[in-house]
Amino acid sequence: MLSQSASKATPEELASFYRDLETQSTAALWTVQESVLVNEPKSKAVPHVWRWKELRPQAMRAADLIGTQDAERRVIMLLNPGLDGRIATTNSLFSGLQIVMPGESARAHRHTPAALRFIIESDGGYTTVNGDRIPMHNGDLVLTPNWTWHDHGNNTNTPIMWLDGLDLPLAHMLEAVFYEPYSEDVQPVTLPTDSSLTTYGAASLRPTWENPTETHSPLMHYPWDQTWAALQRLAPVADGSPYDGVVLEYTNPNTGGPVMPTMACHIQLLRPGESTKAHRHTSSTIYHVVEGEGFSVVDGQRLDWENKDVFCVPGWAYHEHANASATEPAVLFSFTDAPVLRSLSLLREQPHPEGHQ
Ligand code: GTQ
Ligand code: FE2
Repeated sequence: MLSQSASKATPEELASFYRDLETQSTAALWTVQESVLVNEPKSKAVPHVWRWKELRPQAMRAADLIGTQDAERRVIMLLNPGLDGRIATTNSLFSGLQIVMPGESARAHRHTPAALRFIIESDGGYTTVNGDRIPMHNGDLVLTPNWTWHDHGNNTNTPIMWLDGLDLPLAHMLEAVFYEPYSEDVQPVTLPTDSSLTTYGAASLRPTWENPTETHSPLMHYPWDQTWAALQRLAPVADGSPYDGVVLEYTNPNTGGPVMPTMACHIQLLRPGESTKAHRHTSSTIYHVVEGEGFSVVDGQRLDWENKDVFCVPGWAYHEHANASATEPAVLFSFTDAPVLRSLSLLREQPHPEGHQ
């Protein structure tokens, strides 16, 4: 029979051993065992709400102070108060509010971190992605996947603003960030306007001569009218998810899977008075309130939100949502790193044992 053995050293001998190890860039695993192999994750990121009432004026102020010659991108970053000093909104995801003023362009570049934009105020501003000029309207989702050339422009009479979502903290952690400026400020438009929508935007009808070659969606533009129509059709008749209400995933039409390999996007509608059950998952999520008002309970903390606010749910934090209005729907856009965790067999989900926190 084998058995565990007793330690032989005095405290002094151990202390001197640990000091010697340190000088050789080593250490004893047993001294840090519990902080390495934790029973379960505890995110340093905290639940937080960024209020539109505060964000929008600061974006306008930025537009007054800084030109797009000096700011590669004029973005007010949303920094998680628990992640001191890191450029991150959750552990893995970054979000920010970007503003482009009338007559301005934000010059063309590309990078390995993937990005998405959820349009908050725009009546025809554009993003060009690899030669495809995409007009942006409120509620649209626009993708600029890994290493695609992109520039933004505003040829309208009013400021345009959107929420950026990037996998930047994740790409940084993996030391896989590359960046390249384009040779000109504005890339040439080489395709008919909104080509990806023309080619791939018909629900459930895929052009068979186009062969999927990329890991991301070939569709770069998910217009709000289609998203809203789908929610409206379903809301009166669907049970919906116990954790999210009527929730729809934006999909890659080639695969039915997430829009990009690192980020999935969802739109959800909470019906008047609807509140959900609590669960948690290892993926983290950033939410934008498209319309309505309500609150979420995240890790036991109540986060009240209203129109156009942004809030985050760190990984493995219990969360549940409630629409505070008895007459109006509440609509939330969100993005998450769940595809990363799923592809690495690290995605876990757990319902709250009592249903609510
Ligand atoms: O619009 O290209 O929020 O490159 C951060 C980095 C936006 C962009 C961000 C970017 C962009
Ligand atoms: Fe960019």
